[in-house]
Amino acid sequence: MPDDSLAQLQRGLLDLDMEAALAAVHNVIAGGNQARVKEAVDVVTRSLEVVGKRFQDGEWYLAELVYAGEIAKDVMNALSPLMQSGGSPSRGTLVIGTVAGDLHDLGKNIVVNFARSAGFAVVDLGVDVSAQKFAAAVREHGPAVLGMSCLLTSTESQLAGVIDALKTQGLRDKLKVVIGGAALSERAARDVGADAFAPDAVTGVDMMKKWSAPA
Ligand code: B12
Repeated sequence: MPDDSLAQLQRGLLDLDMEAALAAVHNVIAGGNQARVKEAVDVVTRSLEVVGKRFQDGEWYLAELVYAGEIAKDVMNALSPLMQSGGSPSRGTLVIGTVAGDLHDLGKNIVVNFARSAGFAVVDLGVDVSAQKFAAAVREHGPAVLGMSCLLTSTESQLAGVIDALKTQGLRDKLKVVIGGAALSERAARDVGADAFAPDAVTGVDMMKKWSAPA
């Protein structure tokens, strides 16, 4: 019988059927195939794009957006241990968080998992992280890279605030800063003084690997 777990996962997310989504993801996990785990993450990402579109078009309301987010979170939590089985040597530290005022963390959590698999020690500050908290973590952990996630246009200005705080405390020149999230672009990276914008987790972690490669 063909395995339709990924199609079922997509249906679970788009029909707001938590049980179906979790059953599907457990099938994927039981298969123990790393490539399928990556595909499942892609299905979640693509499904959430559809969710966002439905919300934007007024087809879905906030309650549906929230519930789709909860399903995605439970699915990603289930997949997360399998995304970390890299065991590569340490490449240094990544400090990462979602900026103040923004509670979106699904994308950031994917970056965290990919970076850990790639051998980074990750300090995850969570969501709604103030500029002072970012700067304090940079001072404490001395990371090679600072990653910031931002999905809301209204919180974009927080990015510049963090970079200003780093500059004021003499920390900016000691690390690379990469930003990501639906609200951003390469232009935003230039505007706020980040080193780069990453459109997705794979690109972001590839950049981090290049930055931390021995000269
Ligand atoms: C799920 C979701 C939610 C969930 C979040 C659950 C959670 N725990 O994260 C909930 C329901 C809580 C939510 C709330 C809100 N949301 Co919302 N949400 C979404 C939705 C549908 C999906 C986001 C997501 O998780 N995508 C999947 C992940 C995997 O993708 P991603 O985040 O883009 O991450 C990838 C890349 O961007 C990149 N990346 C991301 N961060 C980083 C960081 C670094 C360092 C790197 C390298 C890479 C990187 O890598 C990731 C993996 O490849 C989007 C629609 C969309 N198309 O984005 C709206 C969306 C972001 N939300 C939106 C809005 C308006 C809201 C609310 C204001 C709604 C309201 N009226 O209350 C609130 C805000 C709450 C707050 N203060 O944050 C708008 C934002 C519009 C804007 N431009 O400002 C969007 C775009 C929907 C829309 N089309 O209108 N939301």
